[in-house]
Amino acid sequence: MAQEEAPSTDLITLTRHVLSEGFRLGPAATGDLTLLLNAIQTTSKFIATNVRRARLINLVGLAGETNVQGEEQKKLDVLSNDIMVNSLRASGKTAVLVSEELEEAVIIDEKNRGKYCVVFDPLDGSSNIDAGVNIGTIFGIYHIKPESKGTVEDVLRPGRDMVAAGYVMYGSSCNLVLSTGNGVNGYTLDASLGEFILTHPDIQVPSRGKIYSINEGNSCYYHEPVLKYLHSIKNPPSGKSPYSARYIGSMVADVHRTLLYGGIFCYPNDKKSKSGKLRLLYEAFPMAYLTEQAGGVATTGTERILDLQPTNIHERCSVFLGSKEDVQDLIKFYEGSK
Ligand code: AFP
Repeated sequence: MAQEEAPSTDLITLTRHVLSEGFRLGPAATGDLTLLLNAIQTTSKFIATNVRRARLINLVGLAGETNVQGEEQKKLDVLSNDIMVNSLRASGKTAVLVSEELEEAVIIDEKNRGKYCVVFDPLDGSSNIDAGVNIGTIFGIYHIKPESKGTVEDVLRPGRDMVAAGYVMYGSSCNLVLSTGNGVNGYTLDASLGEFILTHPDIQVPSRGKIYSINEGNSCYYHEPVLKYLHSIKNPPSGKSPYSARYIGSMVADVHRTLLYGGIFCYPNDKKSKSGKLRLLYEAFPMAYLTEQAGGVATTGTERILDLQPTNIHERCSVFLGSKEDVQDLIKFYEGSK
């Protein structure tokens, strides 16, 4: 009879893991990023608790406002934004905050000012909230520029300048996936301990997948390369199987599956949405950073996402990311259309 594996008595918590990465940086590591990540952990637990109890404590439905994108804000959007802004400010480690829910960047007062800037979407996928489908928080972290006291210029920089990025997925479990520029690790919240435990060390996107993820309801607006690519994966040469479609409509959930199972996630620009839908700073950059750190590729179709230079904190961009070979196949259709 197979022996049952004994429960681990040596849990690697997120803080322990990040601290051990800090130790590898030697004297260069001041502990500030660890403390900032601690604040993000706390906000994630707080938001996760509210997401789980939303139906019970009357947190579903609209808050009655629209955000800067002209989208209706849900009560949980507003609450999650407030939780993050308060906690990041109080951490004393931030200088500039950019949230999907706030028109202007938040410049932190001198008393609480630190060296990092955090760009975030506090609750992404909010159209899924009321149905109890997976939603998430996405964040990216920059170090302020040398000599800067913290201005919006510190975040109007290419995504390759980020020092860390991650997301938290509120689903059947609460998962935090993080990169500090040294690979990607996934942690699962153990609610009884109140700790994120390392459960997915060194996530690597498979080099090829079998799944494509796109809102195909928009296909009448798609540009030629996207249509041709989709046709190619749905009508493969004989003997090969077509790709399966999976689309949740929460970027965090669709990207999480893509990182673990491989395949391609797409939200292209099209004839109707000339710049696409997803926001560059707090959706595309962090997810592109994680994808590249996990060995995948993230592109607009014609350019590496992490090389884009933002000019506006809420700008949008076209996104294709996932398995290296799948995304390279897509890029060939763009190259062929030149
Ligand atoms: P919502 O927050 O409005 O639900 O948008 C979610 C999102 O920004 C991203 O998480 C999804 O990948 C994408 O938009 C879904 O957009 P469509 O509903 O147009 O497919």
